[in-house]
Amino acid sequence: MKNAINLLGEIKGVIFDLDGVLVDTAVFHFQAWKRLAQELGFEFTEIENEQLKGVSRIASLEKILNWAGAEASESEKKDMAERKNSWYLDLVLQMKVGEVLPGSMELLHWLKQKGYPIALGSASKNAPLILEKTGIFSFFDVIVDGNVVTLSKPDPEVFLKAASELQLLPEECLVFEDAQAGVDAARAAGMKVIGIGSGLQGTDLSISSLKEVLN
Ligand code: B16
Ligand code: MG
Repeated sequence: MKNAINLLGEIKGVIFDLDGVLVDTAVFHFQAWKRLAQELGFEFTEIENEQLKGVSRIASLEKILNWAGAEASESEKKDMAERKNSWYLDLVLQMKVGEVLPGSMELLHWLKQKGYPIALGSASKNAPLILEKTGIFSFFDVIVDGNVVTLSKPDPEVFLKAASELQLLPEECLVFEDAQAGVDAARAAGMKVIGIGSGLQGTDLSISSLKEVLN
């Protein structure tokens, strides 16, 4: 099995997913979705939350409505998604510079120093705000997020756009992802992928955190 540094040696650019890879915003998504689910009379647990990782806001809402057996008009859905997002933002706005997952800062510095171009490939529409709040915005040469993609992961669009903006071929890119939908998207894009966390299928390498990359 290859290690992370070997994989990096074969590539020309790195694409990071955001939530679950660089920052721990999944816990904020969980709290906000749980609050909405409670209004719908649905018990939302970590098990359902796991299935929303990497999934866009509106697709996440559709899943919750489905689990709750609830129906909603388009305008009700819009209202629910906006309310969930405002609760989520209340938590994001409290984030501090350096509030990133272990190993993130060291790896970003190392990649910059080695001259690797760095892109973000995230489903989140709040990605720029999160990058600003945590103080890592300036590391990114390219940002492709939920504001510019039309197709959710596992569609490869987000990563193909990132590679194209980095002016690299897909096979020259390495993706860091924590969600199965994201790993599938990276593979569909023809990229190498390092999975963060356990239970991910189809990765080139799986590690438990970014701390393992340089160690
Ligand atoms: P927003 P990622 C994803 O981020 C999250 O994993 C997912 O839970 C969330 O629903 C999605 O972003 C959309 O986020 O509501 O902020 O637009 O993992 O692709 O960085
Ligand atoms: Mg993620």
